[in-house]
Amino acid sequence: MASNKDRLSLLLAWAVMASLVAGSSAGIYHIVGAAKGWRMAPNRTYYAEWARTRNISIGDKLMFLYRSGVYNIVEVPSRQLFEACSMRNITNRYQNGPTIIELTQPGQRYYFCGVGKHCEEGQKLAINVSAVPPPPPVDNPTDDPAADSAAMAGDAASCCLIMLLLASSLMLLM
Ligand SMILES: [Cu+2]
Repeated sequence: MASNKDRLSLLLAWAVMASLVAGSSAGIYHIVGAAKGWRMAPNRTYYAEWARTRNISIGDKLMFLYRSGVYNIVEVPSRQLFEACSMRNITNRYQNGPTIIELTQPGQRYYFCGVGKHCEEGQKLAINVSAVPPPPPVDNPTDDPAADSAAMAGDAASCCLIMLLLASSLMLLM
């Protein structure tokens, strides 16, 4: 078992690498489950509610934050398999958290945790990847200029780095 310090160093290295990769391509990172990460859901609709609040499109990335060995991710090709938490026909499997999945195709994607009864308890995520990203917000000159510049501050890479560092910190709490 690695010490917390070792784990932190690894996560930081990972975050830096991921941010470099992020800086080189478009797309938004979505931290699945926000602050909860990917774990036993607090209720059965937690991940469905999270997904409803997101606009997810081609080129975006799903970031699943979880502990290897405790949770995993399986992908199934149909809503039926997803609803049934059935691993009869898995198209992808990930078990070394954190996992970043780049979304390269439009349409529905179905993920759940294949450990124990976690899926039945709500650790499952269905998303719809849209073909076209939503238009950026219109820059209205009558808006509060301070808010605008805050929103625009920093290049994408440094934004990403900060977000990933926060995500890494969350991992340590899980
Ligand atoms: Cu699980």
